[in-house]
Amino acid sequence: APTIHRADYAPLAWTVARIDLHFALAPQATVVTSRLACVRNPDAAPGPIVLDGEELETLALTVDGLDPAPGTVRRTESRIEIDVADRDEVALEIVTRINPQANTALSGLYLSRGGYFTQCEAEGFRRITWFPDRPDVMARFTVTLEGDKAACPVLLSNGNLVEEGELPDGRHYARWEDPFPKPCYLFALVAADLVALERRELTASGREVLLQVWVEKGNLDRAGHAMESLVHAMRWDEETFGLELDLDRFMIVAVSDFNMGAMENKGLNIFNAKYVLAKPDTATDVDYEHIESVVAHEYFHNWTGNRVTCRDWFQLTLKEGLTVFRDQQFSADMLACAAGAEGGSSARAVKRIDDVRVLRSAQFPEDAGPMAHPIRPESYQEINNFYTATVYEKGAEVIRMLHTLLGPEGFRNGMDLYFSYHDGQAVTCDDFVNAMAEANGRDLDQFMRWYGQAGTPRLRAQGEWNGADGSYTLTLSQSTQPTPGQPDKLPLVIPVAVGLIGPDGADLPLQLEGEHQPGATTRVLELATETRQWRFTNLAAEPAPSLLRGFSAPVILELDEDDGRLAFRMAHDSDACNRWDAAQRYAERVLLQLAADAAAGRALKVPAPFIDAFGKLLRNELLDPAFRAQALALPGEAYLLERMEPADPAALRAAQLHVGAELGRVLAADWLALAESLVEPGEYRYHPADAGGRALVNLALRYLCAARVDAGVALAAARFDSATNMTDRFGALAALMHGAVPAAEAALAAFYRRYQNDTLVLDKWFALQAGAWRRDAAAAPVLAQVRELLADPAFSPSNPNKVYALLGSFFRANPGEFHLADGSGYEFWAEQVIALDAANPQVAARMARALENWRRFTPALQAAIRPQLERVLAADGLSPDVTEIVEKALA
Ligand code: B3K
Ligand code: ZN
Repeated sequence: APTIHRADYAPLAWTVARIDLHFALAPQATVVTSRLACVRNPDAAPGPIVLDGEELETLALTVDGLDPAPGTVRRTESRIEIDVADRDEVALEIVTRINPQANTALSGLYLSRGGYFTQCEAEGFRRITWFPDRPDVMARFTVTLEGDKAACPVLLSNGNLVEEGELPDGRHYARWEDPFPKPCYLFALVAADLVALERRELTASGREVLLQVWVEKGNLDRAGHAMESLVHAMRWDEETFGLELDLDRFMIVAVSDFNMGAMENKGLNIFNAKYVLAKPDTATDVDYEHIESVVAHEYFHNWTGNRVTCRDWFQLTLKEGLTVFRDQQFSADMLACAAGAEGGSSARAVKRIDDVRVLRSAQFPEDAGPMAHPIRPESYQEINNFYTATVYEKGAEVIRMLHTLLGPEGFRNGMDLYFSYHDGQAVTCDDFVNAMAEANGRDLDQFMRWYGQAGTPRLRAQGEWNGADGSYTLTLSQSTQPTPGQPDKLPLVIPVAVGLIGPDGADLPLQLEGEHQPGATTRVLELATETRQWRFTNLAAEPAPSLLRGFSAPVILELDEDDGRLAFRMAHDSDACNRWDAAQRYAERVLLQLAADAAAGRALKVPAPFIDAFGKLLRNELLDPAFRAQALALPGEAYLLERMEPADPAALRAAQLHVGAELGRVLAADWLALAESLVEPGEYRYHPADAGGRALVNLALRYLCAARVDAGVALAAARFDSATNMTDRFGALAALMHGAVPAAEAALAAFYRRYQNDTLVLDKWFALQAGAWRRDAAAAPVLAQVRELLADPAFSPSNPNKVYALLGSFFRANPGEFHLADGSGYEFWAEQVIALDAANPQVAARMARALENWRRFTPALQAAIRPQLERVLAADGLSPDVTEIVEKALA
């Protein structure tokens, strides 16, 4: 596939002002009639009307009602060009026929359980009809849907319902009008047999709006949490940013087959059912949390994405980074609010820690591998490959740094200015940062480098204590390793939140050289050059630095701290995020040391001081349970492999098994006391305070089962049997499985029997087995189980959730089992990627990415991986999606 470059952007000669769509829906032959009002773009060089298309059967095309004059239309498989001289406005009418049933890629119009659904971002609209399919073409849409009334009693599209009625032959129709111009990637339709949970709310300005959550019949009792989340999101955006819902009606629709999480189509958000449906018996606390944040994310896009959209797909982080930041802030506020005045800051930190975990385990590896790209990429082959952790999560970190540098009010002023300039436009990341700069009278030119430079910066810190004058000199330096296509890196603007901890564990007031009195105990230093020094004065004793508090920048902090210092900060750092990080660093050190020992065939021994420091956190009842659950969870495997040189998943797994079991064994009494003391509140409710307790108990069970402590195993089995909600039931099952104890098998079978008709819950059942750890070298590898599960009647390769649950959990979340020394995991990977690609390239490309960082592994593993990468690349008819991933991996 050709490479598209950001530098090549040029506006189109013709855009579209209005589009009137008519759908005659039929499963295998839907006829789409599109009437376009094309207008010449005065800002562009003259040229033909250009339309995109993919897999379309074209039945008719007229220009101003006539067959086009000979020689004025050029058509290929994917492009139509129409010459029109002497006019500034042209009416096109195009009729295409498409086959939703054959659409296994789930991009464009497709069928899911008998209903019609669409997914158009990024380039799915061209699979519906010919159209200039790019986000800088913003048109006003009217849509008429016509379909079988029995099969599709509900007909939805964007905006307002303006007409509906009956038609002959058991058919009916509905007509929708969207008052706001939008790019075609925000178009959506739904025609299906659904029911809605409804609610009427008043907006801040007093307008009544109708909110609907559409689900399959029988799922209405699972729609309430999504509705609550939507109302909370509306209120939050009104209060925080003064942004109100602009439509009379806002709909969320759940669909079972969906490539990603959800989609922010104007007024008609379409969601993976996984991010809508929840009731206590089927959804865990974590599911509830995800639903709240995804509902909010899509809702927030209405302003950051829809009202102001992207000029081109290189600007994707303009809407995604900003919207992720907004949903992170929203979730933190919701948690803090639920926790009340006392627990607010800890609750916020717990959310921040979650976000940092995702960044480190998904984005850092991406930024260090062959797919490394700036949050605003310079080029791509397949845009769907660039909905990445970098564009989303690192993008959100970049927005967060602006928020830190400008302060909440400065940031809000910048947002206001951004909307006042660009409402209704398709713009660039520069436009956003310029608004921030102008509103705050601040030069952000150097800050813009974050948009263009790939790779995770390393922040090196060195402190020097001068006992003679009571001063502490902190030297910060930055550097970024080369990434593909970017050999040289420039210094970035890095906000570093700093605290100094005194010997008694309390924060010291900070006074920089030249200041007359000490100030706050945390302050933000700005490192904008390669290296810089700060001198803190007026200190009575040598402090321990606590750097990058709240994870104030997406960098890797390098600071030499001995074990004693890490244990000290685990016990005292007032910044919860850094306190957690101290525990992570200590655990990382121990795990990587043991992994090296395992690789070298040495005996494994967990240092007693580590267990000690860990035990102190565990017993500290002053700490919020949700925080303790975070601090006591070991760093993730993906993150650790990234830190290991060379990456040796088998050795790391041996270390993880050993450390987990030792922490369980030595601290067994504490874990048991904890699990028994956190009594279950009465009836289940999703509330952060309860959720923290449940998470901590489930973690305790996990350690106890890892150590096969009899009383712990019995407790897990009992909790599994008596659970009244999915969080407890699944937590207990996961613990039993994690320990591979005899009771696990029966529990797993009971779980299956109970939920065999609940497809979303079965995803958990698949994921748990594919992600299992083997404790007994003589046991069959997990690969054998995964192969068997592919044949389970509940599995379906055409359902993305099933693929992610079974194959994604194995390839991406279980490196210790996937990277088998005999290479059989890789053979399986190649076979599955090739098979998936034939039906759904986006899903296949996600699975393909599991091996992109293959050069980091041991030489023996590399030698086994390479032929499988080559095998995939040589497959017949490989999609551009997978081709790009594998080519870049092999480059
Ligand atoms: N904007 C969509 C993602 C579309 C992905 C296309 N491959 C969901 C979101 O970020 O809100
Ligand atoms: Zn988004």
